[in-house]
Amino acid sequence: ALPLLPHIALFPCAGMGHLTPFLRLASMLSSSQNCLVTLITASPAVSAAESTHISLFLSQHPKVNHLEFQLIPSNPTTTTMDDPFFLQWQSTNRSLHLLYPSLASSSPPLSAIFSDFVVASSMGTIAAQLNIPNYIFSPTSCKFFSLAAYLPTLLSNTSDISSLTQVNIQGLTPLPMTSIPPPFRNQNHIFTSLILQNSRALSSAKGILMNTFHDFESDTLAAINDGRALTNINLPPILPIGPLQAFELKNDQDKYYLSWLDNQPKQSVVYVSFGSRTTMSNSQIRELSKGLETSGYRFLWVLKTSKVDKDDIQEVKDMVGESFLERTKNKGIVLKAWVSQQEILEHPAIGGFVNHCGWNSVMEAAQEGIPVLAWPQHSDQSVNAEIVEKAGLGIWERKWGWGLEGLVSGEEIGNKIVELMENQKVREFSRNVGEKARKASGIDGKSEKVVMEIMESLMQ
Ligand code: BUP
Repeated sequence: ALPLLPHIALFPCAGMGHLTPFLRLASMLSSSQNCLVTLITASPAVSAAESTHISLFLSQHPKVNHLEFQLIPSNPTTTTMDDPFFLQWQSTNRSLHLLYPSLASSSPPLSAIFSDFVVASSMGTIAAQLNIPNYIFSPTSCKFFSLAAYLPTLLSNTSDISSLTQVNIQGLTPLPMTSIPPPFRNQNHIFTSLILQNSRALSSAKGILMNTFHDFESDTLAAINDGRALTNINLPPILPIGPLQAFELKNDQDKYYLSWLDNQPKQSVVYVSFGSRTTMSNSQIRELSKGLETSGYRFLWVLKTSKVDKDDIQEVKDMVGESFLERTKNKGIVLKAWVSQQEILEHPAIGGFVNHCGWNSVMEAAQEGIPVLAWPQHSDQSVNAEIVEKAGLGIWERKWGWGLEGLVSGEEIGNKIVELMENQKVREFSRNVGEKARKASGIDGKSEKVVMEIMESLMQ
């Protein structure tokens, strides 16, 4: 008999940085790998961007099944101070057992689950009940994943990690304490406890999928897969499948910023974005505007003033000032909207990217070979910034610290932007990274081979 096509359930958790790579994976699996895909989403979504992208994706990928499940309303004792995305991860873990009956009755039966790292433990339990493999997708760098996997050991060996100057994970280059997310100093912090809970469940997964590629993180990938790092954790294989490719998503947005880019000289524009979950203080936004202006470069700046897009009500002019907008009207655009970052980074007018180093943005910059000025704000971003710098994809001013610590002056920002745009070595290295990234993700590239091997194993 012919082997059945694999049927894979994909389960992203909250946040566009989690949803985006899963949708890319779903698109790839259902089109080029010819397998059946069920996309599981938790409802209600946190942000408007997530709801919109899920419905647009499904309407344009009719072959993909959708399984939406209702979350148990979250714990009323949580405070509004907690990050809404972390709260959603927590309530997803609490609600996940409700999914079992739908997954058990899937037709055709599921061959595997690909689930987000932040639900690894609860999804692992369900996969075991269904007797199918659970692959974990980790939407960050391999280096940060290593830190997460090591966190239970680190926190049980060291009562107060603040006393450390660096974190040494056997077999890997040390991580300076300044790159460790500050919440990791507190075991009760919601982010830390979610990482701890899920890290402990990694060994029961069949494999760890990552949106990275061999040449970008070769040391870390090799150290883990050759059994030189994290040896006491008994990790399944790390499977680099990146950079995941964007798919075309048609919407009716007026992409006037792309037409504007069409009229700018090659490599003349700085693209500024800090991802979907970062807000800066008003004073830092003002300094950034000064930096952009004094750099003299053209710019396209995507501005955000709240963590969740639905709450973002401030107007651009109130944030950067009308006189700034007037003075720079021929030089740049500031907008508060969801943009098509992929199309921006692909545009020949873009010459540099001022970015927080969210991992998806890093992979997208790598894919296009665009130099990055790394300005990490929180979570995995300082670890990612170091990888960007080491891989030759850009520059990182360590003394700027995390986004919310202190204020970086407009003058410093302006100087760094000039360096980003004028450093020919960085431009050449970045172009090189782009070539390697495209080779990894192209037909017959290393990343595609990894995906094909997984599919073959599921068809046996
Ligand atoms: Br904002 C924005 N358009 O306007 P990251 C983001 N993106 O296409 P984050 C847009 O969202 P985490 C916009 O290209 C990337 O694929 C962007 O993910 C896209 O950062 C994704 O870069 C954002 O990983 O998520 O949002 O901070 O905290 O999970 O890293």
